[in-house]
Amino acid sequence: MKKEWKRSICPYDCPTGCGFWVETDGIKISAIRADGDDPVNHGLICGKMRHYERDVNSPERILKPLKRVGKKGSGEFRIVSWEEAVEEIVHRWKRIAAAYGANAIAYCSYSGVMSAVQRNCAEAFFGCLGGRRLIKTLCCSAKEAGYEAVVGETGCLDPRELKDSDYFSIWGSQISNTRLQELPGLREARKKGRKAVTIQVCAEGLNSFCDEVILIRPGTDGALALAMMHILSRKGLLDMEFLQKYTEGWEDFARTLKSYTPQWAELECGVPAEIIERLTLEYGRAKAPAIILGSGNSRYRNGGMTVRLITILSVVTGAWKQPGGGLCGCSPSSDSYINSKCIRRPDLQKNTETAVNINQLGPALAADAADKIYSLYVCGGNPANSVSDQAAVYRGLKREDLFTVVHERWMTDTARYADLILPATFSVEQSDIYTSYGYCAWGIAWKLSEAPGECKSNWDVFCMLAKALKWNEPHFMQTQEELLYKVLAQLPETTRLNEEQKRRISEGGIVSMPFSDHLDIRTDSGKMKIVNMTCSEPMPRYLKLPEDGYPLRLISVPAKETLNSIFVNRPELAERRGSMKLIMHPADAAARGISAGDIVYAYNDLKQVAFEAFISEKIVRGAVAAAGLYSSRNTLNGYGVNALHHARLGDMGEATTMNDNTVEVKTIGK
Ligand SMILES: Nc1nc2c(c(=O)[nH]1)N[C@H]1C(S)=C(S)[C@@H](COP(=O)(O)OP(=O)(O)OC[C@H]3O[C@@H](n4cnc5c(=O)[nH]c(N)nc54)[C@H](O)[C@@H]3O)O[C@H]1N2
Ligand SMILES: Nc1nc2c(c(=O)[nH]1)N[C@H]1C(S)=C(S)[C@@H](COP(=O)(O)OP(=O)(O)OC[C@H]3O[C@@H](n4cnc5c(=O)[nH]c(N)nc54)[C@H](O)[C@@H]3O)O[C@H]1N2
Ligand SMILES: [Mo]
Repeated sequence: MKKEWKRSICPYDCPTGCGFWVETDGIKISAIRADGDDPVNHGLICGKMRHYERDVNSPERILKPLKRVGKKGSGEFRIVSWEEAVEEIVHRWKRIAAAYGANAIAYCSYSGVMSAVQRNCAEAFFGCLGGRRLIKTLCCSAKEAGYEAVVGETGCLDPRELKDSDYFSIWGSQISNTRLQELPGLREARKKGRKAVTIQVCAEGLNSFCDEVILIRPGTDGALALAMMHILSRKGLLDMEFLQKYTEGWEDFARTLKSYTPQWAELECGVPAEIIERLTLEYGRAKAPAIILGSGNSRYRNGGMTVRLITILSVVTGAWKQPGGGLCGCSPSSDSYINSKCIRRPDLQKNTETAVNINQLGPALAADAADKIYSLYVCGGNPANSVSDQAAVYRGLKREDLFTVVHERWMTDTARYADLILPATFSVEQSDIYTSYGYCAWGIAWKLSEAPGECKSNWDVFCMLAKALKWNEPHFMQTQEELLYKVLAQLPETTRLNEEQKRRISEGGIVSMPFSDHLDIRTDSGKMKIVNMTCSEPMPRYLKLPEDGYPLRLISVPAKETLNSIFVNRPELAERRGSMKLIMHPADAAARGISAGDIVYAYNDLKQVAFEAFISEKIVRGAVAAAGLYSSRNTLNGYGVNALHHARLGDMGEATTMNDNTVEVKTIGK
């Protein structure tokens, strides 16, 4: 059949949502090509997606339903028909619901696919079943909550607005791995003499994109932000007119700033007072400074407060009124261009009583509590690799009385423990809508190839299950295309398309939406809330992290070659990334007799995890960083970094605290 190039969109969890071209004969895709016309990436495509076709056509894909025959986790399965698989699920769920209530059936669906229908449909299905609700806060909910506590649903800077910024502060984001699309603009700005500073715990790989790297102790950014506001106030660099007009609570907060001197902050965050002073003057004298905020510094027990303080810092010099000035990286809602309610269907939710927070899935599965979970359905997630307290996740998955169904494309660590594995599709095998959560853009990716073997989409499986359960809820009688058109028919007022954009949407690909009006403050009072009475801590202040028992603070940093646990199957990417590394400061390594390339154990009261030591000056002393997620077959002792993370929640947004753990490290030599 003739091959053609058609537009598509990256389905993965990155801020961009890149458009690209796909070569297809209608049955199978054969190549990917960057799209110079894409309004967001202008033809840039990351090294991971450049050969997406290798994943879609991989011989490692699961093509048929599989039923466990060996012990849990042994990886021994036999092929079964869809009818047999569905019958077994329905039979087991009916028994569990009769004995313990449908609440004993939990699900885990996260960021495997970012599209409107496939990502959100599990919520409607399990809502209708009355299963345990899932609180999906594994990624950036503290950042969202902290930002919204100050400015509500006000839209932040679209990265394309950064062309007008005259100073860049890249704060807690490993942009060269996770925000590739922002790099050309940054390079251009620096050529014009505009400065870029990055504030990181670990800046490995970041140097060439910034003029200055500031290393900070984990979880202490709030102290830095407060000291900066102390200096801005002392030096008269605040925009009082702006503060009066657009904010509330400023005077009360300003009175607290006196004690947050740079000398005090140096003791907390390790950044020398004179550097804080200079950094603040640069920031305060810029007309349109932009803070590009990642999620790194929000994944702590004080993460929501840290983001509130950085958001306030972005406001106080009046930067928000300048083109290019303000805060980038905090979209209040990834959903603003479409209305996903008709897919999530909160009105069908039967269980309003109990929920499980995804960050605490491990303890919830492992616990012998009164409200024990007896079945887990996983789709679009890999909790055995991505969720804190990995040992507890495995303990749970090993339970003989837990009926586990995993809808997947590969034999992931989670799938290996399943009782039933159902084969899943890739994005190009169905049509769906994608909304970018970092840019003002959204689009449609139409079906470009046939699902191989017996692979089915998330939605199609839920429809089969609904039918087998004899539900007469009409929602589950719709096709995926019908749902897609329903979303298009219910676009919010603000999502107006011109004729050219309508054409682009009908062909597939991304369309650009107008940038937000950053001074249209979307809070109940119409003003930014410096003090927010609805927060458990209305007055912003520095929340010091508790001491945790071990001397080194452990953080996670993203790997360039993988995206969470996605791409770990691609041989060339896995090879380029190499073994599981722990990045350590030379002084911390020397104090423990550790040399580069040593096999080391990082341990705490949860577990002991083996890494290869990677010694670098680009990490703050007293912290260690684990780069990327690994499947167990590529770990050194069966466990990944999540085995060292406590399943605790942050101060806001019921969020992950994955960067907020401590360890000791010892070497066992080469
Ligand atoms: N290649 C690649 N791209 C990805 C991903 C991936 O795994 N690989 N993941 C995707 C996903 S799901 C997400 S959510 C985004 C995440 O993207 P961003 O939200 O932009 O965050 P990261 O780039 O992960 O930021 C991690 C950085 O936080 C810093 N950090 C950690 N703790 C602190 C702290 O207390 N203070 C300061 N100042 N810095 C701190 C670390 O030094 C590290 O550089 O990226 C997406 N893109
Ligand atoms: N230690 C540590 N832990 C982390 C992170 C970290 O940096 N360090 N990052 C955190 C972040 S930011 C995030 S967002 C989470 C991600 O957490 P998860 O979403 O649980 O992790 P992923 O690795 O993205 O796994 C997604 C799985 O979905 C599958 N999948 C993809 N598309 C489909 C589909 O259409 N249908 C079905 N049924 N399956 C599909 C993929 O094959 C993959 O196995 O992890 C978090 N965990
Ligand atoms: Mo994420």
